[in-house]
Amino acid sequence: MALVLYHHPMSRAASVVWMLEEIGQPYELRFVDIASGEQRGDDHRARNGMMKIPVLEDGDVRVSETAAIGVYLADRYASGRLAPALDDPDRGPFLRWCFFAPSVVEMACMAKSSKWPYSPGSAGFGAYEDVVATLDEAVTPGPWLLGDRYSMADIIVGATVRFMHRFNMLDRTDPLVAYAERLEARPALVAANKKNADIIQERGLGRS
Ligand SMILES: N[C@@H](CCC(=O)N[C@@H](CS)C(=O)NCC(=O)O)C(=O)O
Repeated sequence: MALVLYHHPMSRAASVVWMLEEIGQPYELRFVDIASGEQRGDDHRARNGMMKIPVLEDGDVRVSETAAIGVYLADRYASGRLAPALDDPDRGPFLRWCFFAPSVVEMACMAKSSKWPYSPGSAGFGAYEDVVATLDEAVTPGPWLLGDRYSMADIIVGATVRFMHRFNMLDRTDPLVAYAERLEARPALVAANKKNADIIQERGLGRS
């Protein structure tokens, strides 16, 4: 049975298409019209009480939260390839980066761009400058977060970096720009970009 992704091409769900292209399993995209508020209807609310996309369904299994979807897909369909096995020493850093993207990078970028008053010593995501420095160091020399080993952590962190760069919420440091360029060359990302762009065009999205 195909994996089902509740999707809109101009949302975080676009990154899950990249994940799906990387794992190489058949999948189906179901469009959720977030511009018209479809995500707040009863059908989608039953899938995710937060009324947000992406949501992935794999038979009886349902997963929301982009990073959780990534870890689920890697463990379930690409263990040893995109996810280090449970007893692999790379598993620790792998999990660290998968959690770092939503809980630290996203939050710090949001706090900085929204000028939230907060104390970095109390906030779990710390100081924005420390986050950028940590990311710079993590992708240098690279090429990937686990050194020579490309993993779902790169897709999760890379998707966050791309998203934040797109909205000018994260510094375009030389290491992060070079990392993003390496990611753009991944055939799975090229394929996902095309799929998302085709849907944008077919549905006439992004036009004012
Ligand atoms: N923490 C969630 C965030 C998901 C999210 O914010 N999705 C946005 C699109 S990028 C959405 O569904 N927005 C519609 C709404 O909030 O009404 C994740 O990482 O998946």
